[in-house]
Amino acid sequence: MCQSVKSSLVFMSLVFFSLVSTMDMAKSAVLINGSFESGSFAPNSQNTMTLNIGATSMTGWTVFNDQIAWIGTPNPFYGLSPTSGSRFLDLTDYAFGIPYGGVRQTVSTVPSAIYRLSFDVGAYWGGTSKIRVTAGDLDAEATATPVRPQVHTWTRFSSLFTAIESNTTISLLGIQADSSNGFLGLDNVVLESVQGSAAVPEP
Ligand SMILES: [Ca+2]
Repeated sequence: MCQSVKSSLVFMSLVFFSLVSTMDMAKSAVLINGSFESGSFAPNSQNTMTLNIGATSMTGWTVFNDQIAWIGTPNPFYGLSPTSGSRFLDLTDYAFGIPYGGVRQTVSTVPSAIYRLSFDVGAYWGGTSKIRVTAGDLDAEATATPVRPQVHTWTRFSSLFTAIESNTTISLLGIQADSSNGFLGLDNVVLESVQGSAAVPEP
């Protein structure tokens, strides 16, 4: 094999591997602080912090639509506890009835790549909680309904979505709280890459 062919092959290999590693990195959308553990938590006497619309106290997340409660452990709320770590959200804050709050975070994605988004929705004794989730081509309702005699229930939601743009906003908005206690829990948001964009065309 002549030197120039060998050099070309080496060069093409380098290009190929660098492309592959770039694609892998881009594909791995990174959602941070999905368990709401980090940030500037400044709780009241109930180990709870109210976050207003636009608040960015929780690392990576922005609050929208209405106030929410960021709750620590322990707390005085009848056994409410997180599914991951020591903190979780109540998208009703301290108020009963609509509107409810939401949180959103924008992550880098590869258009046409497929991702899996999962999180826990919390409900208390009084009925079904609902969170509207949007991300890429996903627009769905995630629900939790307590099964008596259990009073505090977390239900895992998981769905695939396809990214449309190079940035995707993961949006989780409370749309229904359980009827008697005004609780609408959220914790443990996880985003995973499932597969890359369309197959690399044959040369
Ligand atoms: Ca948590």
